[in-house]
Amino acid sequence: MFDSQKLKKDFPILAQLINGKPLVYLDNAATSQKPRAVVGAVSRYYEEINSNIHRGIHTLAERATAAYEETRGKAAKFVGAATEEIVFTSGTTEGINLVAQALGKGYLKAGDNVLLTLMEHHSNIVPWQLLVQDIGINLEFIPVTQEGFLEETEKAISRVKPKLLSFTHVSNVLGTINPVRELIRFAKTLDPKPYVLVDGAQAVPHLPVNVSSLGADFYAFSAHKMLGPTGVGALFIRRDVAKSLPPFHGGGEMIREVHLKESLYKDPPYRFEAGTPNIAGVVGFGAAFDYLSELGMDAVREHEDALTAYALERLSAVEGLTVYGPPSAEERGGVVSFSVEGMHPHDLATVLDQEGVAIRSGHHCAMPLHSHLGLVATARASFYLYNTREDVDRLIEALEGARKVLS
Ligand code: C6P
Repeated sequence: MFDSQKLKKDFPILAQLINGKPLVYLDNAATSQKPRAVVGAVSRYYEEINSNIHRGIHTLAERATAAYEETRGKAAKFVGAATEEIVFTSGTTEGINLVAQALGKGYLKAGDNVLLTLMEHHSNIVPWQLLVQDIGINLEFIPVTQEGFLEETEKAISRVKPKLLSFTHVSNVLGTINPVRELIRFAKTLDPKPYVLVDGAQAVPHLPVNVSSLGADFYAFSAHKMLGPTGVGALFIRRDVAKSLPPFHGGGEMIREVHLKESLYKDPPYRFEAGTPNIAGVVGFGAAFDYLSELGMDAVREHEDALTAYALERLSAVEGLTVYGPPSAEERGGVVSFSVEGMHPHDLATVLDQEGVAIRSGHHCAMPLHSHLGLVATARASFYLYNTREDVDRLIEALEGARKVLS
C-alpha cells in the first residue's frame, strides 16, 4: 500500500518548521527533495570509494567506475533503453544542448525547419535559437489551446515538414501530458523521417516511461527532479542515431586516440562524456532509481493522480482562483498552476511561505507560454510521492488566509 505519510519520514528535510510552521513542500517541479538513501549513497561514495573513473587501475578507481557504470544500467532499465544508449549529462538542459549542438554539425543546415511547441521550457527553445544564429535554421511552433493541449499537431507537422521535432512530455506549467507515442508515430510517417527529441524533465520522475516503445530518438531528463542530486541527468540517444552523431564537447575520456591535428573518438555513450563527470551525483542518481523502482512508477503515478484530482477539486472552490491547464487529473501530471484575482503570484507565494507552504511563482522558465495565454506570471503547486491530502489542505488554508491578507 502506497503510504506517502510514511514515505515522508525518508526525507529528513521535510521534518522541519519554516516560519514556525511544519513545512509543506509543493515546489517539486523545480526540484524534488532527497531521501536518506540518496544522501547516504553520495556521502558513502566520498567516504569510501572516491576516485576518478575509467582511468586508474587501482582498487578505488575500479570501485568508482563500477558504481558509475552500475547507474547507467539502472537508468537504462528505468526508461526501457539499452545501457549504451544512456549518456550522463548535467541535466535536461545539457542533454538538449548536446543534441542541438551535435545535430548542428552537419545534420541541420540553413533553412531546415525545427518544430517545437508553445509550451516548451526555455531549455527546449534557447538551444535551438542558438542554431538559428549559428547556422540559420528556422523555428516553428505547434500552438497550444487555452485549455492547455497541443493544437492541430498533425497539421503543423505535415505543413512544416521538420528535420527535427522537439517537445516536452509533460508541461512544467500546465501539467499537460502530451501524447508522445502518437506524435512520434505521425512524425515518422514523413519522408524523410525527422528526428524526435522529447524533454522528459517532468515525466520520468512521475510516470512510467519507456523511451523505446515511445519511439523517441532522443529523450532527456534530470536526476534532481526525481530524488537524485543536482548537476546530473541522463540523455537517451537511440543506438543507430548515436553511431553517426558527432561529439558535443571534446576532452579526456571521450577519445580512442589523440594526434596533434585530429582524434579518433570512442563509441557512444563515452563519445559524449568528456572530462571528469559528476561521479558522486551519478552514484546518488543510482540510489534514486532504486528508491523509485522499489515503489514502482505505476504506484507513484496513481498516488499523484489522486492527489492532483483532490487538489483540483479543492482549488476550484477557492473564490477568485483560476487553474490553468487540462481540467482533469488523468490528463495532467502533478503540476497545478493558478492565479487568484487581485493578487500577484509573488505576493501569494510570500504569504504562503509565512505559513510554511512552499510553492513557485513567476513564469517558470516558460515565458512564451505565459505570453501565449495572456499571462505574466502564475503561482504553481507541484506534488510528489511524499505529498499528502493534508498538504493540499494546508495549501488551501494558506490560500484562504492569503485572500484575507491581500484582498
Ligand atoms: N524546470 C521548473 O521549476 P534542468 O534545469 O536542466 O534540470 O531542467 C530544465 C527543464 C527542462 N524541461 C522542463 C519541462 C523543465 O520543467 C525543466 C526545469 C524547473 O519548472 C526549473 S526552471
